[in-house]
Amino acid sequence: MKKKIDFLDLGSQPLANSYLKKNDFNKKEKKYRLKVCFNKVTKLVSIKKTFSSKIMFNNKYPYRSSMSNTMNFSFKKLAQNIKFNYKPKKILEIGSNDGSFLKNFDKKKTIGVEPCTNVEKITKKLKFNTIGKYWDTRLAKNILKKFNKVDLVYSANTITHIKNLDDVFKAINIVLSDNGILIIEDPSLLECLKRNTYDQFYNEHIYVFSYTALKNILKKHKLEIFKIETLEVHGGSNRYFIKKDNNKRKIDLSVKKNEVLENKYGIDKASTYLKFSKRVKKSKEKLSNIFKKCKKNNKKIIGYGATAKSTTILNYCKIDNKIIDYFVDTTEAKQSKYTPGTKIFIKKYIGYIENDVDYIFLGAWNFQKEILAKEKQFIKKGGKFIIHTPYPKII
Ligand code: JHZ
Repeated sequence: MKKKIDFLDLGSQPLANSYLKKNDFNKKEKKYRLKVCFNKVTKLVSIKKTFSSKIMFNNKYPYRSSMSNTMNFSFKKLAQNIKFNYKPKKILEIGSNDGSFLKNFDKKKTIGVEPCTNVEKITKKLKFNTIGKYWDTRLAKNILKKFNKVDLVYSANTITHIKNLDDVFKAINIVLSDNGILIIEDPSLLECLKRNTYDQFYNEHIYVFSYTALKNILKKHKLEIFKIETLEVHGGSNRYFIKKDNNKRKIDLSVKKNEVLENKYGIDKASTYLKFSKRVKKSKEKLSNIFKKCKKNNKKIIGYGATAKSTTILNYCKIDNKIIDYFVDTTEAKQSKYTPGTKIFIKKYIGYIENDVDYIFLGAWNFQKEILAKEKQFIKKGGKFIIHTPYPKII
């Protein structure tokens, strides 16, 4: 029996966060075939072709997690919950980015690990204890020597970006105290399938976790999920609360609830993924037709939020600078650059949408609520948004 099946082919893609400068246009862009597979034994969903961490996460990394109020609020709320319920003496964050989570804690109590040193610099400047290295067992041993054990490890949207998951959890076990807690959050595979958000697949997202697959990996490392919170952030995420398996902490009902939901949906069955793949093809057709129709009627379309996710959509659906005039984005590191593959210019967000814009393609659809609330003026003037989830439509 073949262990892995390829269920989705998202075509030729550039690296999702490799925004281009004008003088990059005459260089050949790095491209790869984005295929997604399902492992029938481990139930893990992963992309087929992977790149080294050094290529993806380095001192030119553009993403800043503090760029949305939604995420800042989510981190703040979690920090309050951690302080109240677990009272940790030492917290380690893997993938601390620009410190949007760590900022909620006392500097003396935290250690951040962030290999993208351009971003790590931001928290370092604020005098947070951050280490500009990749998370692995070697680093964990050094941290243990220098700081001793920690009683809370947190990681948001990072573990799924590291290929060697066995090493990730081995390293966590090195630094985590016996009564310690590991909290990880990532987009939920179940939500991705339900909402047809195929753009959760790109080179950085080596895996999209289901509870079912994560539980299997953790078991190998004597770790156990004791609670799951479902979050709306990043298009539907799961926050897993994990303990060492010999710790007697009570298993919350939310664990069983998630297991039942995933089983009911058929998360462990190959046929579920083949059905998803068919829906993705239909989604591409529908989205392309919406754009074609708008262009036929001479409408001006711009993009909002040049996300890593939208790199997948734009390149898969072949939506380029002939269709979208420009993107607006609040991230300085993306401004005055061009979207990977499709070469759409990214402008600085000036606080409002220019008058001649008819439609906005919501690249940052995961912040729909926050963005629509901000763009009341545009909506009032009759402006509309194009969104691809759960199915392509104009809102
Ligand atoms: P956002 C990144 O993905 C990469 P992306 C990474 N691989 C990952 O897993 C997730 O983050 C967590 C802009 N914006 O968060 C800011 C506005 O311009 O969906 C960002 O560039 N105005 C680590 O890139 C982008 O949109 C706004 O009002 O898919 C959002 O990117 C808001 C709210 C955002 O992540």
